[in-house]
Amino acid sequence: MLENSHHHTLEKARAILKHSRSLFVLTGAGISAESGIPTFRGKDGLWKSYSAMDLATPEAFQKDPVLVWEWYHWRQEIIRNARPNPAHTALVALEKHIPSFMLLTQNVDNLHQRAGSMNVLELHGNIFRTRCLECSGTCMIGTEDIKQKVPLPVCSCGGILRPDVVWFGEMIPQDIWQNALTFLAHADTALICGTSGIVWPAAAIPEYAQQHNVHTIELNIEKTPISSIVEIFLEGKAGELLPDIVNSL
Ligand code: BV8
Ligand code: ZN
Repeated sequence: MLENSHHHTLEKARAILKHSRSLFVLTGAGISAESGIPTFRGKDGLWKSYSAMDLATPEAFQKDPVLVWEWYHWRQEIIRNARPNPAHTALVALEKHIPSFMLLTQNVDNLHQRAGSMNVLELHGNIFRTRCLECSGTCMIGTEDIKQKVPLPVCSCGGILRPDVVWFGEMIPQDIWQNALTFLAHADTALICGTSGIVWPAAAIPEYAQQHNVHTIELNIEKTPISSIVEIFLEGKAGELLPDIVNSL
């Protein structure tokens, strides 16, 4: 029974995507899990017994910037040695296939860009970009800079650099957020992939899509708080299901 209902939902999702002219995709840490990147809330999300929630905050940086940079350097190293997985590649193919396409990611790992996605909106910033606390100048860290193991990277103006990511309690980039909502309101379909649906405001996306009569498809290895809102829930790994769906469009 389970098998053919799964097959049925897969066929339904394929049919919806096949006829979509404008597709909005939201991704979370789950899409990078098969690249070996620890997810935020998964058991592997811990570092030296700290949880991401403790460290990804302005307060943590204020209190101990060296510790927070140590955590980011650790994550940068893992990501630099990782590669995009078939889920990222499937989204690159999907972007080429669908006339109007937007990819909004909650991830900061730059893997969508490395996979070749052209138009990536980063809702939570990018772990390889720094921002100066003094002059607000931002710059992408080249891979060679990461070797620079100075505990506190400093800007040419002398100000301390922070990771250019959105911490908990910080505002998300309003231009990106407004862009995403405008696109979503007029899209045929929203594909929500590999997110626990816990972090706001991204967690509001399925509800917003439903309100605008947009088809909603969720892909996750397990049910989440948004699974009861979406039209179709596809259970499985993004690295397996996404290529399977995209190759058959
Ligand atoms: C804001 C960048 C307000 C940093 C991230 C109380 C106090 C303070 C704030 C709040 C509060 N209550 C609510 C809030 C708001 C808060 C929030 O939502 N908190 C939650 C925890 C309750 N949100 C914010 O603070 C946001 N800002 O609201 O501003 C404001 C208003 C006015 C004025 C000022 C401020 C900012 C949120 C951004 C936080 N930054 N990242 C960094 O990365 O270092 S969020 C972080 O979580 C990552 O970006 C991650 O992408 C994101 C979301 O998590 P997920 O992607 O869903 O990852 P997770 O591990 O949770 O789940 C993985 C999923 O994948 C699972 O479902 C798993 O089943 C699935 N999966 C695993 N493997 C696979 C898979 N799926 C498919 N295939 C697989 N192989
Ligand atoms: Zn500066």
